[in-house]
Amino acid sequence: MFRKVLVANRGEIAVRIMRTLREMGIPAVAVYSDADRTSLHVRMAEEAERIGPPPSAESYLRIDRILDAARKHGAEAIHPGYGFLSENAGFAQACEDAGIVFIGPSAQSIRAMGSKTAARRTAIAAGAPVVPGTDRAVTPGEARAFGRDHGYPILLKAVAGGGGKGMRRVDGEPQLESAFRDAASEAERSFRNAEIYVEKLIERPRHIEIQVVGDRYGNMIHLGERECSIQRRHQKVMEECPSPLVALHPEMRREMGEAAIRAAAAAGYHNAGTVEFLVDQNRRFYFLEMNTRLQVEHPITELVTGLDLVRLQVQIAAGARLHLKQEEIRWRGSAIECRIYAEDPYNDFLPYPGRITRLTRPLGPGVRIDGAIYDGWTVPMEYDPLLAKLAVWAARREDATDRMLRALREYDVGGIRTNLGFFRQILDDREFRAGHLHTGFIEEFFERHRPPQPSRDLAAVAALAAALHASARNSAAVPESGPPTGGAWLQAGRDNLLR
Ligand code: MV4
Repeated sequence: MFRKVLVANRGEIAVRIMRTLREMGIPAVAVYSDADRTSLHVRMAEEAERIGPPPSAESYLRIDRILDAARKHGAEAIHPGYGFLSENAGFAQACEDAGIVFIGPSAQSIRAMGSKTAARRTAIAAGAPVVPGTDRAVTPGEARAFGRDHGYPILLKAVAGGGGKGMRRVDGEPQLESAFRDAASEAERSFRNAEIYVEKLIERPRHIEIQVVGDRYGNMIHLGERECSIQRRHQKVMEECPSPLVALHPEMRREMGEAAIRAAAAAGYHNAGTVEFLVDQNRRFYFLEMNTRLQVEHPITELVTGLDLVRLQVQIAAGARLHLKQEEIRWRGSAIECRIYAEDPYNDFLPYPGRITRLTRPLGPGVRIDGAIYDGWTVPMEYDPLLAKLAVWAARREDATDRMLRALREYDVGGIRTNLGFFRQILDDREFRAGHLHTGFIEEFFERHRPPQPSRDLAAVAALAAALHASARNSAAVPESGPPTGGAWLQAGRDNLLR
C-alpha cells in the first residue's frame, strides 16, 4: 500500500478523501492556494504545501507545482478528487512519467472518453445503446442531411463537450444555420475546439448514471444507479439512489449496469467511473457520456451499498484486485443528497461567498455531511461556493425525504445566504414526492411555485406597511439566509429572549 498520498484538491472532497486515507493509515499531503491557508483540508492533512495564489489556474491547475509538492513530500500517489485536474489526461500522463500513481483511470481512457464522439464510437462498438446521431464531427450541410433523415428536433453538441456548452436545440431547418454557428463558436470559446456533431433530441429525459468500478486486471462491477435529473443549468442540485424510476422497474438496473460495464470495459477502463444515460419517456436508455473521476454525488451510492468508493479507488490504484463480485452487491434503502451552496436561490442563484458567523449542523440517525466549513471561516470567492453535501439514508424514499426535511430544519448557517430553504420547498413539492423527475424539473418547479403577482395597489400597500413596520421597530431586520426558515428564526428569537 502507498506510504503517503497527496490530495490535489480542496474543500469538502479533499477532506472526504483524507478521511479514508486516515482510516487506511496513510498520511495525507494537502496542497493549498493562498485563499485556502486556513481551510479545513489543510488543517486535516499530516503535511501541506503551498502551490500558488488564489486563482486556480495559478494553483490547483498547476501540474508542475503539484508534482513538485508530491516529490518534495515523498507522496507515492495523487488523488485528484473531482474538477480541477481530475479529468486532465495530461496530468494523469505527467504523474505516470514522474513515477507517481494517479488514483484514477489511465491517461488513455480519459482521452478516449473526453471526446464525446470517440466515447459514442466506443459505446457503439461495445453494443451499448446510444441516441441516434453522428459519430463524427459534421459540417452544417451534414447536419441538415441528418435533420432530413431523422426529423426534428435535433441537438447540436460540441465534440469536446461537457456542461451543456456548445449545445443547441434545433426545431426545424430554418434555424439550423445560425444555431450551428452559435454552437460552434461557443464550443471554440469553451474548449478551443469548434467541432460539432448531431443527435436526435430526447424530450424531457431523465439523467440516470451508473457507478462502475474496475481493477487493472479486467474485473469490473457496477454499483447501481444515481438519479440526477434535478439540475439547473447543467449543475446537479440534488441526487438520489435508487432512482424512483428504477425502483419501479428493477430490471433497468441490471440492463443499464451491464451496458455501462460493456462501454467502460471497451475503453480499457480501470478505477471508479460513472456512465451517464439519458432515459426517455418510454424508459429506453441511451449512453450519453462517461465521467472518468469520482463524482460529487458518490456518497449516496456509498450509503446504499455500504462501500467506501475512495478506499476502492486507492486499493485498485495500488494494484489490488477487485475482491467484490457483482452478486455480492446489495442495495439497501434510499439515499438523497442536497448540494448546499452559498448562493441566493431567489436572486438567480447568485453566489454569496462571505464569512460564516453561525453554524449548526444536523446530526442524528441516517445523516451524513461531507463539508469543509467551520464557524468563522470565510467562503472564498475564487472557487465553487459548495459549502457541504448533506446526505441522508432511510429504509424507504418517503422516509428519506422526511429525514432530509428534518435535517434541513436543523441546519443553520449564518452570515451568508444559502439554498437550504430552496431544498425544503423541493422536498415538499408534489411532483418530487411522486418521483416524477426529468431534466426540466427545476424550471417547471419555478413555474409551479412562482408566487401569484399581487396587484400594483396591493404591492404599494405592502411596501408602505413594511416601511412603517421597519421604522417602528427602529432596527434593521435584514434576513441573513433568504426567506424565513421557520426553525432557525424561531430559535434565534428564543435565544434572544433568554439572553
Ligand atoms: C441530450 C439531451 C437530450 N437529447 N442529448 C446536457 C449536457 C450533456 N452533457 C448532454 N446533455 C443533454 N443531452 C439528447 N440527444 C438533453 C441533455 C440535457 C441534460 C442532460 C443531462 C442532465 C441535464 C440535462 C439538462 C438539459 C439537457
